[in-house]
Amino acid sequence: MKILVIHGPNLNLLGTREPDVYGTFTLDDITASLSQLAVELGCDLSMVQSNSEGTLVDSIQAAKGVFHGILINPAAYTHTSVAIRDALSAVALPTVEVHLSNIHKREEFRHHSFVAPVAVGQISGFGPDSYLLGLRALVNFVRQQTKG
Ligand code: CA2
Repeated sequence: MKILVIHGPNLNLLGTREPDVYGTFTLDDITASLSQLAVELGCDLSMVQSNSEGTLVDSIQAAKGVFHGILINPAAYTHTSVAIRDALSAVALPTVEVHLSNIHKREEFRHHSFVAPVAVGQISGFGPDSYLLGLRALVNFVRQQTKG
């Protein structure tokens, strides 16, 4: 099973700024933990990080027929991007949305997600564990789906 992990804008800054909000771990640390879990779960991961909405849309479109599912932290585009939502809807791959922080207990503008209605589910507020929980949930979902 092949899973595409997508990180949205500014997540490349993890570990360098705002440690009080986002912690001290880096994107490479998240990638290392996910890669370790992927071995346990028996899946292959590819990672993309971009600050550009168009590049993220291109990556989602290119995932069709190559990947079985998408694990995405759309970052700030969560709250603004109809284009990312439409791309996810168009490729119709099982998608799990993850957030490091609990977006529902932050500023009101972060409470709405354009992605959530086209995702299987959302995991928010567990720091880097959100990604690990999300990967487990996505792999289980895809396995159940291909069984039935
Ligand atoms: O909690 C999350 O994972 C977010 O997706 C992170 C986004 C934010 O806009 C969402 O509302 C919630 C922001 C990512 C920016 O990451 C930074 C990391 C270090 C320093 C500055 C920003």
